Amino acid sequence: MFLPALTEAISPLFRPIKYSLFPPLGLATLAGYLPASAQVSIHDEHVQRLDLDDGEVPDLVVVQVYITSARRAYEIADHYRALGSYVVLGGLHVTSLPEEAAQHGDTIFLGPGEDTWPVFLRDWAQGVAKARYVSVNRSLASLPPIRRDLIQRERYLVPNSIVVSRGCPHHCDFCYKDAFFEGGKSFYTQTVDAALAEIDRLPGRHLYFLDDHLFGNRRFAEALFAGMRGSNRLWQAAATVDAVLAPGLLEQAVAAGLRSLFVGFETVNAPNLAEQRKRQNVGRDYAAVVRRLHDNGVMVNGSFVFGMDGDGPDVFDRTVDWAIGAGIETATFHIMTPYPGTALFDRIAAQNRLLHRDWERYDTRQVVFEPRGMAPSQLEAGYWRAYKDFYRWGSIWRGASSKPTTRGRLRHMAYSAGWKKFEPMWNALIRGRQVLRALPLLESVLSMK
Ligand code: B12
Ligand code: SF4
Repeated sequence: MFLPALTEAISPLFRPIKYSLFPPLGLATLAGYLPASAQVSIHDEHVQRLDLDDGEVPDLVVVQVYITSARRAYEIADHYRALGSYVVLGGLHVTSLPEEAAQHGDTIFLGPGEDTWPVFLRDWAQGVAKARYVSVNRSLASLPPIRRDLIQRERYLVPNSIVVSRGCPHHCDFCYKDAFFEGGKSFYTQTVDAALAEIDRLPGRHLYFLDDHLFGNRRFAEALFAGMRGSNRLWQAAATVDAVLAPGLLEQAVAAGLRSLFVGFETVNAPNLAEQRKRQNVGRDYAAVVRRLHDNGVMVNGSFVFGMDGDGPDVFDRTVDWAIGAGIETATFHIMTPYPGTALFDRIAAQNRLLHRDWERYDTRQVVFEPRGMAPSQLEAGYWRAYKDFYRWGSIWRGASSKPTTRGRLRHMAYSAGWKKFEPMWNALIRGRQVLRALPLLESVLSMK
């Protein structure tokens, strides 16, 4: 089973820490369905060099395809097909562009794999596998335990990543979600008992929930947090601004160990929100969102997108200024990127504004469309400047000074600087396969509530 990487992630010179954060959970989930007798291995190119010429010819090769790694994924698929392996492809990009993917695999999968994958395994064992399986029955009810034994834990800073739901209840125009879950439910959860059992299987204290919106189903979230209370866990997750403002829910998450939250603010230009159908953000007081999180001891990773139609060249300074002033600890900036299959892609393509279809460059750091309010070069330069400005020592200090206590200021400095100011240290740890050793450090910063 292969998770191919985009070129940057395998640079011989420098490997950004973000590619050594999380193990390939999707593949480990699919591996759970294989019979106990199967010999299986997972290869994550983000953290290990692939040796395709090692003389092995597997019976079955599984490749997970993201947009930015599609070219590499097809290369691996073609290689094994030529050797005679049966090659299957699935994941987000296959679902967006099945005709493209079908040229490189014996079987392709559209949508999540929990319903189609076990059916395929039976068909394949009987020699009657179909060329295409499309997911329609969405449920996590009979999910087997994830094969975490196939993950090389020491290669990741956050080996305990976990997802207890799929999808999201919202419908933002730029998001992968509606295209991926087309044809069935687009938001569903495990049972609370199954989610708690999966959490129990994870060693240590720290967890990172990769769910798109962990707070998306209030009843589920409340029961989950109640079940986690008293377990001494420390965890991070993602949720929307409206869920943060909802009375009572955040407090329950914090009591269960929440210490840092990824929040999709997306834009400080209000008209952009309507354009992107980001309705859950419309009319919300972003400053109140950050205040509420900080008052509860939760650090904020704010996510922002540049290049929406309402954005002019002033958007970068305004966004960065606001984020620093609000005391946001870490920020993730993106250049708006129309992923194939999304409503945004259809709109931009219909307006003839796509610059090219070179998927490898659809990495949210390069401009792939004609923006309305500035030139592509301005957008790209502004994006890089935003990162530089946000993570300057002076900015980190300014953000930290907004915290009322010395402990709060120290936590802000340690988290923000640790993330972006020590890249050479991360690079050395990754190369020495020692990255997991930094986890206690992350845990101690998170626990400085
Ligand atoms: C964790 C994560 C990362 C991690 C690690 C990825 C990993 N180890 O898998 C890191 C930080 C490295 C990362 C990096 C990037 N990411 Co990312 N990431 C995610 C995130 C938050 C969770 C992925 C996850 O674990 N999901 C849970 C598991 C269970 O689901 P899954 O992996 O999708 O697998 C299921 C199905 O897809 C399917 N399936 C998958 N493969 C196959 C194969 C077969 C044969 C079958 C049957 C089924 C199947 O079955 C699985 C079980 O249901 C997603 C958001 C999301 N909700 O998916 C974004 C997401 C995947 N990332 C995205 C992007 C854009 C990026 C970056 C380009 C961002 C950047 N600017 O750097 C980079 C580059 C990624 C690359 N290598 O090409 C986009 C992808 C868009 C697209 N159309 O491909 C997403 C959707 C975020 C978003 N909302 O836009 N990412
Ligand atoms: S809230 Fe986030 S995950 Fe949900 S549809 Fe919007 S962008 Fe996608």
